[in-house]
Amino acid sequence: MPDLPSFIGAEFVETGLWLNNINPRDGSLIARVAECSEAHLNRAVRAAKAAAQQWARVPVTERSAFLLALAEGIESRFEEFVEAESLDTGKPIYQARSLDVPRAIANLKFFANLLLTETSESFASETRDSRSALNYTVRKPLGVIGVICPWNLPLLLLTWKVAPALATGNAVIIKPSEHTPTSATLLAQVADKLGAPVGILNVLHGRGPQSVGEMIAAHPGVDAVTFTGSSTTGSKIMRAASSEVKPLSFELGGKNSAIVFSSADIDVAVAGVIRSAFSNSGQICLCTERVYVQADIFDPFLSKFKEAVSALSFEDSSREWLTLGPLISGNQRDKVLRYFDLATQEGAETITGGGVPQFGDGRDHGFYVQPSVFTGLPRHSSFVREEIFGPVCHVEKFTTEDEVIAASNDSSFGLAASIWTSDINVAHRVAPNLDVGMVWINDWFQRDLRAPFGGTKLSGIGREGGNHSMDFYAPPSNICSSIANGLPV
Ligand code: NAD
Ligand code: 6OD
Repeated sequence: MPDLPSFIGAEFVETGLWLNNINPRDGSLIARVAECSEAHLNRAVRAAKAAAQQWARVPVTERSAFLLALAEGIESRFEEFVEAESLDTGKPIYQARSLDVPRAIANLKFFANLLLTETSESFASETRDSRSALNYTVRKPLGVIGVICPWNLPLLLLTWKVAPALATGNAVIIKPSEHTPTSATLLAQVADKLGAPVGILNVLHGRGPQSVGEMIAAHPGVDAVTFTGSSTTGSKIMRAASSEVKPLSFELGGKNSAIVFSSADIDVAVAGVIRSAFSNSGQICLCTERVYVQADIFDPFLSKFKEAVSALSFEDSSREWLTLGPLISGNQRDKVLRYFDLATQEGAETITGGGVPQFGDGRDHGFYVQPSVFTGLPRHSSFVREEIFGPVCHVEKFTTEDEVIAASNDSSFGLAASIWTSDINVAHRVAPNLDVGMVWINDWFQRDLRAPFGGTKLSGIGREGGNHSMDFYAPPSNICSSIANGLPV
């Protein structure tokens, strides 16, 4: 069993405090992880501060080349990253191979290239009292960025933040989730092998509350925090960061809706909603947990949906996205099972699932739950309002567009929604009225890295993606240079 060190100022550090990394497939021990203390964080901040000052002055071509080299370093150890991601999270290996690791590589390459094509804004201006000027903007990196990551798509979400942060001249202090420490450690090895400038990329392992996560949020030497995780943790990080008024970028939880109109192709909608609700065992912030189906197709939809969900299997390599792994931990499994009980207590009808599968092998010690579908609950029930984060959804009937817009918006979250219809007028009447950051029409989780990504309400603060990321990690400052006697037009 390997020990996983932290990586501070270009040194791999065994801190002497160990956390256990547990295999979600059978509850066995994968590795011990070196947990950092405040002293380790202080050391990382000193290294990162010094590095950031130098790194911000490195020409963009060199920063871009470094990101490309990181991407190539992952590519050269592709299967090792895939296996690590699958082992830590329990996700089927082909999902790590087709989504997580390729997207991590794409994130690094995308921001490496964006950096080279970006130009700053400039314009001539004239005031009402006839003073004129040339205005232009320069980007200024924020300095040391705390990157606090979740466990569901560990390397994908880490690189989604680290790539633009490094591209724009910052240094990063990464805290991976305590459940999924390995791919971040492998990334540190890649950076180390490349001879990365000392201190620009640090990986500090540890937990959140009263541990290194909370310390990063509060540390006066950490200039900004970018966080992906639950809304509850987001609000704690906000509190910890408040005395320094740090810039924050938050991608938080969701209670996402899928809206199926009678104009939809039912088979396409069934397949799409299944992918949106059960991918990664429902552990993607964008996953659907509320399905609204128009009344005249409700019964045929539910019947086909039930049949298809009941046929989902566990880790069947022939079925790629239509197959499930375990949940991340015993706690997460127990939380999801409590919601199954709650659904019944609140009066739901169970369409399929609602328990744990029996395998008759070591997986019975793992953290699996059945893919589950419920119906019949009122909109105010906790099951319909709270984020569950497992392979489960509630299906409800609606009649009119206005009714379903109101139902979908009746949520304290506002991350994503999907609309299933073959009527473009319906699609474009409804989509802009949904109070969420992202709407997919006849699709789900199709990503162009230039698009703004983020949520409203409890689902987050700010937008990342393309220039939105650049604006967070290196906000533009305006320089206004007076020109005597006006500018030539
Ligand atoms: P989490 O909030 O429990 O933990 C996320 C990270 O925050 C971990 O590294 C954890 O150690 C750290 N942390 C926990 N408490 C902290 C504290 N008080 N101060 C500082 N750091 C702390 O989230 P999770 O369970 O890892 O992930 C699941 C949640 O993340 C779900 O709610 C999901 O919707 C959300 N999520 C959102 C997005 C998005 O893009 N909107 C993406 C992935 C996950
Ligand atoms: O695709 C992305 O860029 C992104 N941030 C996805 C988040 C998924 C949440 O679990």
